[in-house]
Amino acid sequence: MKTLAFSNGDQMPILGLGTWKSEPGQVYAAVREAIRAGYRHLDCALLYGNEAEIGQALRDAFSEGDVTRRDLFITSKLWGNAHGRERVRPALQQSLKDLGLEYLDLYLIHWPIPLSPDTVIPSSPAGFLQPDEAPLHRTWQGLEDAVDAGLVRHIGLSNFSVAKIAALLPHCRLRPEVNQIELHPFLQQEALVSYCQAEGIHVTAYSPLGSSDRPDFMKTGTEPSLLLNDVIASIAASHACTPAQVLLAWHVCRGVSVIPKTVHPARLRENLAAAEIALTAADMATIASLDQGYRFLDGGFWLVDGGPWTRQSLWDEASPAAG
Ligand code: NDP
Ligand code: 1BO
Repeated sequence: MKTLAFSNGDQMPILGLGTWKSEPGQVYAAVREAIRAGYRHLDCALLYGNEAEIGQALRDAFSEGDVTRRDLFITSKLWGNAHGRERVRPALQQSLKDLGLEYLDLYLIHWPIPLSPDTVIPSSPAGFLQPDEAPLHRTWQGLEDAVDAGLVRHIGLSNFSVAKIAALLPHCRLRPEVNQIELHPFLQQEALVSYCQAEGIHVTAYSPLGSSDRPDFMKTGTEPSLLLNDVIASIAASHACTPAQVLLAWHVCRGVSVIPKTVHPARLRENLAAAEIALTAADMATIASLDQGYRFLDGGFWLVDGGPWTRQSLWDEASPAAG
């Protein structure tokens, strides 16, 4: 498996397993099966409500000799209700306790959106903190503290635009090493990917297959299908592989890590095998033409009447089609 290297020599396997919406009752088997199939990179988050069951799968994988801790690259994320330098540590400790780990390989600020402590998804303005109540650079200091304490090896961001990263960088004692963002042929974000790569920040692609199992309140009605797209299907036929594999191989060819979610053994193997598929320059050029600036996770759930966020302040884009 190809890896992305950090400046200290650590390596992040380029294809990992997403675990959002992998239900308790299913995620234990999915993680055990994924590790047996060869996955060495797991993407988790406190928000996903399944870290304790993932932790049980990890403990059993270690005790039964499938892998050692050092074989795995494990990410978790800080939700907005724990922004603020002093509040990072308790949230991180909760993830570590649930996952049964002494350290994470990577810890991310999940969204650049500070929330009040008792809020998960806000339904009114009271659910948000004002930016000056928990500035992002103070939260970042909490992640830096976690590196100093040996609780995480690398720290990064998620859902951060160029403007938000550029505003944060001057405050960083330790630079962000990853930005995890939505990416797929319908949302290629060339400018953001290029900026991150030029700044030495690895990019990880979420929702690479279109996230069709996300909750209804995060959907906006009719949406395009990546898996049923004719162009992707024709490239898949030319490589004797599946559309899902083309969608995943595209990131690997772009030097971007990718974390598809599945709980099904056959798909786990299908998705992992995609990391070995080499798309041609012609395939990449054809896929480039599919960009339409389309977000499956458009962040509409952050836009509360009277709240502090707008689509513009969330994504810092001039228009939905901006790169
Ligand atoms: P994905 O794009 O990975 O799509 C998941 C859906 O695709 C599921 O319905 C899954 O079904 C299905 N699927 C998986 N493999 C195949 C296949 N080979 N063929 C057909 N269908 C397939 O969506 P996610 O939104 O889950 O994104 C992936 C991961 O990224 C998340 O799980 C999470 O870890 C991370 N993420 C991070 C975010 C952030 O804000 N930082 C936001 C969103 C995601 P089934 O399970 O039944 O196989
Ligand atoms: C709000 C959805 C986050 C998934 O990572």
